[in-house]
Amino acid sequence: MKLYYSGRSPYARRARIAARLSELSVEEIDISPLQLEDHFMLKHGPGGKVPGLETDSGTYLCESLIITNYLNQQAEGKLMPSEGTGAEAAMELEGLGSLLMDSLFVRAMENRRELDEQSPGLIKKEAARAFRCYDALDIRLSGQSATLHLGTIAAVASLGYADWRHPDDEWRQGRDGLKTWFDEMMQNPAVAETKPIF
Ligand SMILES: N[C@@H](CCC(=O)N[C@@H](CS)C(=O)NCC(=O)O)C(=O)O
Repeated sequence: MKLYYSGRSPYARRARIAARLSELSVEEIDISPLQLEDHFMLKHGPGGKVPGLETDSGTYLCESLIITNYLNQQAEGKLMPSEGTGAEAAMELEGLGSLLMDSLFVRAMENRRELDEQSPGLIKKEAARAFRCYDALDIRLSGQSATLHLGTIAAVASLGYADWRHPDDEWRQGRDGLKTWFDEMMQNPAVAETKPIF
């Protein structure tokens, strides 16, 4: 399989960590920069976004959730707790991590627009959403072990993205449990090696 990514994409980071955890044969291909009019990803599909996964049969998959779930399927469920409350808690985290990532991404895009094109209302709304997500992650992850699965991968990639694009959020402030959990997660080679360089 071939996984197309750019090193700064938090969505691609999720897929990269999942691919490494799966121990499947996945070649990671850096296709940055993405800013070009006719960049590489457009040859693969209409979205032109990373991550993208070319399967061994030549099918091209887009969207991080589809890709990570496909990898889990191929790895016979290795990337998620199998059943019961552990599985539900992991799915809950995966949803929260996805929600946070989308919110942070939307706000980052808005912040990068010209000042007279920005919507202060949207920035405020997304900031409030992100803070609710930080609190929810703090409640769920404080005191938890740094176990890798699709839920914790989504959470750690989102918080790493917040460090880059929204340092003023200071998500560690008043969330000592989440900070400790994040620091432990960063000890995992798949997490550490995919940290975006900014
Ligand atoms: N919903 C998509 C979002 C992926 C996404 O927005 N990727 C960004 C990089 S972080 C991208 O490829 N942007 C290029 C573009 O917008 O042309 C997913 O979950 O994979």
